[in-house]
Amino acid sequence: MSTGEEAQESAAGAIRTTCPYCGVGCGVLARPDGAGGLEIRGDKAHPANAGRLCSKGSALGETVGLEDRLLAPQIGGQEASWDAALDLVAGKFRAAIAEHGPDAVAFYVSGQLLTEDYYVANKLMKGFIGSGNIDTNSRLCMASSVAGHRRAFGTDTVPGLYEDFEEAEVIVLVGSNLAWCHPVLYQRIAAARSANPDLRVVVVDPRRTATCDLADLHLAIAPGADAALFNGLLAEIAAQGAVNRDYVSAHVSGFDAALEAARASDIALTGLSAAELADFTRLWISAEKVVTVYSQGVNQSSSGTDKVNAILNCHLATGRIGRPGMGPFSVTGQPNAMGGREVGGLANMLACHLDIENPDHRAAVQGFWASPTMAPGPGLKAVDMFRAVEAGQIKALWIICTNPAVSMPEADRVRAAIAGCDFVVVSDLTAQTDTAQLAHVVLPATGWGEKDGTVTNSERCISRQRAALPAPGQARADWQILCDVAARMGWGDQFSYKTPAEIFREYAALSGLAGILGRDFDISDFATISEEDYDTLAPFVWPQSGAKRGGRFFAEGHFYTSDRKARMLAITPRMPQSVLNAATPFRLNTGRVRDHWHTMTRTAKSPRLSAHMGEPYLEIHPEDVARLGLAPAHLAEVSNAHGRVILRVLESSRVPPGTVFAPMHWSAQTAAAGRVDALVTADVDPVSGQPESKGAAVRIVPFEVGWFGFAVSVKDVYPGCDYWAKARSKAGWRIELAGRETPGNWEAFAADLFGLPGATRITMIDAARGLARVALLQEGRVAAALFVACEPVAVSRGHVAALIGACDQPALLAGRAGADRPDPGATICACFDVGVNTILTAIAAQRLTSVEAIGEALQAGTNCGSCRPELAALLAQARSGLAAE
Ligand SMILES: Nc1nc2c(c(=O)[nH]1)N[C@H]1C(S)=C(S)[C@@H](COP(=O)(O)OP(=O)(O)OC[C@H]3O[C@@H](n4cnc5c(=O)[nH]c(N)nc54)[C@H](O)[C@@H]3O)O[C@H]1N2
Ligand SMILES: Nc1nc2c(c(=O)[nH]1)N[C@H]1C(S)=C(S)[C@@H](COP(=O)(O)OP(=O)(O)OC[C@H]3O[C@@H](n4cnc5c(=O)[nH]c(N)nc54)[C@H](O)[C@@H]3O)O[C@H]1N2
Ligand code: SF4
Ligand SMILES: [Mo]
Repeated sequence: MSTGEEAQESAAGAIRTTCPYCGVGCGVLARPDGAGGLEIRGDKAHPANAGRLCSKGSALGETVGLEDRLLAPQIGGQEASWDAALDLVAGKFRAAIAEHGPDAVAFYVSGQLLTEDYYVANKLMKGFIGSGNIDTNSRLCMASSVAGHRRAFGTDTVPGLYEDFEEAEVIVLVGSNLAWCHPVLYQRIAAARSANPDLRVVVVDPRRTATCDLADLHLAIAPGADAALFNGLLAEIAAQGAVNRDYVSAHVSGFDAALEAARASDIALTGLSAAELADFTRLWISAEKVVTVYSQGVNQSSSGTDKVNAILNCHLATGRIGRPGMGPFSVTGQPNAMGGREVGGLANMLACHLDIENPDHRAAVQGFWASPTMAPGPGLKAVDMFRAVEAGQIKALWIICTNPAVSMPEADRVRAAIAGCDFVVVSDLTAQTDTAQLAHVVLPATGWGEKDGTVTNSERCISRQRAALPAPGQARADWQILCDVAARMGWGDQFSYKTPAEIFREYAALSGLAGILGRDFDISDFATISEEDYDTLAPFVWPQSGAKRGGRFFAEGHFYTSDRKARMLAITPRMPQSVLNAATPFRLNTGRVRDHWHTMTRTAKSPRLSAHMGEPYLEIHPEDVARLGLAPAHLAEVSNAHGRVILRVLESSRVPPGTVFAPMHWSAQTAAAGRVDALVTADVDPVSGQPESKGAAVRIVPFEVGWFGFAVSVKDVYPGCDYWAKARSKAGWRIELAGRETPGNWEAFAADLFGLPGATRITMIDAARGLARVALLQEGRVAAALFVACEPVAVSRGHVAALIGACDQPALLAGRAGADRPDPGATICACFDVGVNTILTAIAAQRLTSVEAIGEALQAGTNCGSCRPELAALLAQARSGLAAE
């Protein structure tokens, strides 16, 4: 974009900032609408997205409302002053340390914190409290990549850049559902393929995901077998003479042992056919420009670090690293997952890629911080940290910007551990999270759109997040809250920052010291950045120092090991730690859906985003559905020794028999029993400490109910029945319900559920068929409605939800739109609210044959593009329907 255009955009009142969701790190233009909201557009000037946004980014404006926000500190659930809350927090931490030593306290933080927040938290714990007990949800996310990088490169550094996607000849996506989880990168690859039809895409995933829409080859690998696959590839690389001898002899050690282990490993573990394996190795070996992208299917495994190194081995053996269009590419999940790794948020890191185990590094950082004490070594990693909480060893715990009662493995156990801890502080945007509800003190933090700082995305690009809205109520920035507590613990001078820029300067200066100590993370160019320049800081790729600016790493070797050589590792594949047996015969795979973010504290506020997937579900193969006596749209109980959940059955051949998939997003706030982490076993990788979030062993039985219900309501409801899940709709809420015992009186049930005394009631009961419909009207308008049946309720959700607030009771009670108003069906395109039926009808009637044609006809897929893989799937479905006719 020209400077003129840029100026025009700022003149139009938009604040240039960065999306707070995934690690793509898209630039966003946020313009206050004057009514407390924000209008959102993609920032054409940002290198990550060049103006594109996905459905979640586009809907950011719907998530900044204050309805559920915490606006003042709470002590014991009661509003309190900042002074009282901060005094209490500092006092409890001081007392615990005085009595039991520094390791009796802990911080559990998040890759969604800004770098400046993270820097202060890390400095306070490691340099002033003097314990390593600060860990982050990145332990559940990136830890295996961090450990794999450090083992191979001697540093946790992603060598490549996003533009490698555009330059590549082959892109291999391993354990990555890019279409839903990094949608703008997916769109970049889709665009690259349109420009270069020779670009080949391979997806390695036990599930046939939306990402497979782009794949020339989908390898439905056996869960956990990735190291066996890449070992097999390494053996083939050697067999076919594709080893880059010059690179290996100059820059790599460990080649022979790695190859020997690769040759000894059993390719049959992958469950793939000889033909599939041959296709894969041919594609990978024949093209030099290969990018291997990997994500949670690799990291979240009890052998995650080995999987990472098995992938890195192949790139090192071929010297395909650090040059345009090639390299291993671990994509980060959270907006600042990478920044947290740089700043030392993990219990086993220091700051600026310095090593906590290294006494020289510790001494240098201590000197720089002028700190009284220093963590003597690594602290507790997340799973161990909550075990120590359970054991009563952690007396005071501060949880910042994460929701472990939902997202940690063995979540029921973690929830109980937090509930039993002597003193728990939670800093969050809302007190309505499963974790905050267990805290003694809840502190109101400013959130995206209100706070200022920097984040680093997957390609090491550091961008500003900027405030576009004022802090609501008494909310304060996370770094500010940390400094307030530090001051009350006696370290006011070292935590006297007035602005995030001041923290950033200190951080940049420390990175200069790290540079001198031989580390790669060096942004010392910014050590004296002015407030003004920080305000206008444009995105840049690190390093930025006298020694090196931006670009890729390792094309010419120069690794950060003692001999400057990369290490290839001898990998012996290990399969998931939880073994399947007669009691728990299914492998539970978990992950994400397109339009929700983690525990949904923000995306659930958006009706648009809530329309795509309205409730927690279990994706399960038709053979298993039949074998277990389940039925589509009925309920399944999934359980093991750790817990139990109830999920809607989504019959699908996208998952292989024996393996099921459930999304991680639902919490006790949004569903009766949808917390899938209650089932995830805390089997951790021995090197990284990352848990195997994709590999629990579970049993599945039908959850038999006497009745099913669907309800809509203008106001929030708190159902008490055996099964419920609720989602935002445009004018209120939509709720799925079910129960074992059938209530005797549906009118009384509705009155209980909806409240609304004085509302006019219209009831239709067909006792013989077990049907009931109750509508509640206020001033002639529909305020709530309940539909009950013995089978899953067959009303049109979208249609009924749209009638909230309307005066159209006949249409409401019919539950379906009339012939004059066809039912659009479940939402596919969230941006333009286009439903599946509308799309299928248009495909048939207008003979549409491409995603572009659907876009021209219905607008679907023309804004953020997140639904384009699903549109392609509908086209394929329509085609196969036609073929069958
Ligand atoms: N919509 C949305 N996007 C997000 C997020 C979100 O909450 N919602 N969260 C962000 C965050 S923090 C993260 S970490 C990323 C995660 O991004 P991804 O890693 O792409 O997402 P997941 O759905 O967790 O898992 C990816 C895939 O791993 C597959 N898998 C499971 N087991 C194996 C295995 O053994 N081998 C292989 N090869 N594959 C396997 C699963 O079937 C799944 O499709 O997404 C980010 N983006
Ligand atoms: N089964 C299963 N479990 C998983 C995963 C999986 O794939 N499967 N994935 C794992 C991964 S990769 C991740 S990253 C984790 C994510 O898990 P969590 O980090 O627990 O999930 P979030 O919902 O993002 O929690 C962020 C919390 O911080 C609050 N918040 C948002 N912005 C701010 C802010 O600026 N300041 C403060 N103080 N609070 C804020 C939000 O309201 C929310 O409560 O889940 C992990 N758990
Ligand atoms: S791809 Fe979507 S969620 Fe990720 S940063 Fe971009 S707009 Fe945000
Ligand atoms: Mo993540």
